[in-house]
Amino acid sequence: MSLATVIASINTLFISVVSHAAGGSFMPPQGTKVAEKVDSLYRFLAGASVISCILVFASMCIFAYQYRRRPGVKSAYISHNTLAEFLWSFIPFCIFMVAFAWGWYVYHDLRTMPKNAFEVHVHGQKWNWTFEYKSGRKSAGELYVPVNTPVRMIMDSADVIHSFYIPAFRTKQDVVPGRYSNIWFDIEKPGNYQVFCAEYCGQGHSAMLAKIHALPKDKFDEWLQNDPYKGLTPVQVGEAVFKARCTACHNATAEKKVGPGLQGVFGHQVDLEGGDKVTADENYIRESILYPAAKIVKGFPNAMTPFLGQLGEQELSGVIEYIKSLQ
Ligand SMILES: [Cu+2]
Repeated sequence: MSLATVIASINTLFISVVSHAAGGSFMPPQGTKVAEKVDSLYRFLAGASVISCILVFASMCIFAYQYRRRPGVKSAYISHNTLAEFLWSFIPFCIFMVAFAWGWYVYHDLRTMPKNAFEVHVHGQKWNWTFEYKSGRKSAGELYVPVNTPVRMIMDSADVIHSFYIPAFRTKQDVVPGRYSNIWFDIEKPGNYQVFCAEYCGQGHSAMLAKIHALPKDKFDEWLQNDPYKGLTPVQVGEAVFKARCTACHNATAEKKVGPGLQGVFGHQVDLEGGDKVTADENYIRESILYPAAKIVKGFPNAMTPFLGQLGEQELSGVIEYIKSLQ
């Protein structure tokens, strides 16, 4: 029996044991071919660990019983056993080398960006993800991509280190201010996949989420050409932007989150840090979005990142109209 057959049998045994134990849903769904490869390697590592663990503990129990202390019996003096020592070093060495080569092969796949990939720019900012396509279309919190096409993300951060993590694709990459980082994937089936930020980036970190919508090629092309705000009123545009960009920190109700709740704010007096007061009009809200540090509301941290350059005029005035509508 070759080593590959042994590994394959261990693997199959382990898959069946684990999937029975977990009702078949032990791992997140697999969205890509690479995800299947990562899982196979993972199962090999887990299987090899479980088997080694059983061997070590079983031998320990057997030897403890076999050579227990008995009156009148004296153990033989054994200094070493060359064959045994060779085997317990060489067999684990082989297993480690298999894990190393296999890991290298899968990692190489994960990290080699395919040429001719469909490229999307990703911007991480406290606390949301935005996406920019070469057609000029932008989206926030929702990444639309075609299926059966290699897609490469070119990622940067506006503030701190974030990490773009898609469990279903078994891929994750830090998003670092001041440089670009990449990941790629090729999704097999249309569907929705969850994106997380996997690098703690402050108060709203756990709300830094995005959804990947994998569409068939023709549907995706149609989406890419569409004007996202076509036929919407300014308030509706604002609501869409608000849901995608603001809800990590602000509620559309009066209840506070990281920042103040925004219902009933417009037209009223706001107490600022330092004792000043200001009336919340269009200019105040515009300034608070573009230059949040200019006026800090009393009792809240100076935690918001500036949205200057992040929103188009239509989006900005939409958000202002939406906040006005929250009465
Ligand atoms: Cu983050």
